[in-house]
Amino acid sequence: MSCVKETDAVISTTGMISRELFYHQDRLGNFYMIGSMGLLSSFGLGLAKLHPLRKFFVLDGDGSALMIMGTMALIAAEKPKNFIHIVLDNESYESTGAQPTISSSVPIGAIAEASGYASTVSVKSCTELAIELERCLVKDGPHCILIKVGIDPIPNIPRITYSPNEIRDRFRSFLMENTDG
Ligand SMILES: Cc1ncc(C[n+]2csc(CCOP(=O)(O)OP(=O)(O)O)c2C)c(N)n1
Repeated sequence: MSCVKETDAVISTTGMISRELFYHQDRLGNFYMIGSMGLLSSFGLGLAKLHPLRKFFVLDGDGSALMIMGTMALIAAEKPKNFIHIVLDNESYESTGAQPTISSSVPIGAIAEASGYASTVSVKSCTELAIELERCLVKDGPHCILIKVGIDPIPNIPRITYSPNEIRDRFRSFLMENTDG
C-alpha cells in the first residue's frame, strides 16, 4: 500500500478482507468493520464527508457491496471527493465458505458508473491497480476500483486481536490527533 499516506484512512469490510489487512499491514489509521457486513460503505461515506481533506480507502467485498447496493447511489449523489471505493470481487462470500454471490451476473462497476461515481474502472493485475490508484489520488472522487480476484484463503490467518471498542477508539484517536483532514 505504498500509495497510502500516514494521514490516509483505510477502512475494511467484515470478514477475511479485514483479517488480511490486519495480518499484512495493521496501522493506526485502519478501521476493521467487525460483524456488520454491508455497512462499511455508508460508514465511510459519513467519515469522508466529516473529514473532507483526508483520503478514505474503502475496502469492500462484492457480497457486502451488493447487499447494500443503494449506498452506491448515495455515495454518487453525495460526491465525496476523498472517497476511493475498492471492491475486491471474488464472486463469493469467501469469509463464510465461498458460497457464490451474484456478482458474476450483476456488474458492480456498471452500477457505480450509472449511479454517477466520478470514475469507475475494473482491474485484474497489481500493475493496473497501482496505475489506477495513482490516478484516483490526483483526481476528485468518488472513485470505484473493482478488482477481479480469486478465492485464495491464507491458511491459519489470525483473527483481529483488537476488540470492537479498541478498533473504534484507536481509529477515533487517529482521526482526532492526525489533523491532516
Ligand atoms: C448482516 C450479515 N450477514 C451475514 C454475515 C456473515 N458474513 C460475514 S462476512 C460474509 C461474507 C462477505 O462476503 P464479501 O463481502 O463478498 O467478502 P469476502 O468474504 O468474499 O471477502 C458473511 C456472509 C454478517 N456478518 N452480517
